[in-house]
Amino acid sequence: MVIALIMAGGKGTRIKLNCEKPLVKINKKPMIDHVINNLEHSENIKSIHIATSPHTPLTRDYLFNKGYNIIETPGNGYIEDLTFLLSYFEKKFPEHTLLTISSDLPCVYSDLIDYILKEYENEYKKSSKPAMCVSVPVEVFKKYDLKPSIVLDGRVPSGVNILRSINKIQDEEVLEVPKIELALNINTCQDIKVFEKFFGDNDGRKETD
Ligand SMILES: Nc1nc2c(ncn2[C@@H]2O[C@H](COP(=O)(O)OP(=O)(O)OP(=O)(O)O)[C@@H](O)[C@H]2O)c(=O)[nH]1
Ligand SMILES: [Mg+2]
Repeated sequence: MVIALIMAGGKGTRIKLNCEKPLVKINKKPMIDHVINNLEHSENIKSIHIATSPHTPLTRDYLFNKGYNIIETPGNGYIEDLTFLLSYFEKKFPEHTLLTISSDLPCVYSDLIDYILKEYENEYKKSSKPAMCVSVPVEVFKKYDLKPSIVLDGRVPSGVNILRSINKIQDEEVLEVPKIELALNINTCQDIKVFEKFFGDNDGRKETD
């Protein structure tokens, strides 16, 4: 079984709303609730932890009051805080597999999470690489008129990764998945419009292709 870690401590500067990004409502509920719900319905996730920071105090309070596992990180940046978190998990849950997901990926539905974890298991048997980066071909972004943050060899890292609970550089496999659900990272208000267009009435759980 796998531990899920939701990264939810970013500054959220591009969204330009008077609300912490994980709490921005899409389909009538905070974005992070969609992510939690998708993880809760996955067959392979044994526990969910949420990494907040001084940039997201209201998110921390909201989730703490609902009884979720919160880890408060320094808020020094995604990579810096991930290093901090790997040290934490190394001590607390050694020898575990972690699935990290951004709080702004509300459409990565539970079956897709299970598919990714199955692919990881199969790849691990073949290559023994401990980590996996889930990427989306840039064509998917072009098709849906989405703006990728970074493009590496024609692929865009989705914000879903698998790692071992050890704080060291880990050899990684890239898993390419051509799905809008992994491309639709809510960074701007324009991304919310795209979400509403494709997933507006169905709780972010529709399969499009
Ligand atoms: N714990 C933690 N999470 C982070 C940090 N930086 C980003 N995240 C989270 O990682 C995910 C992806 O972040 P981005 O979309 O790249 O950045 P963001 O801060 O949310 O938004 P921008 O300021 O617009 O780039 C989001 O769910 C963030 O909340 C950090 O320093 N600490
Ligand atoms: Mg993002």
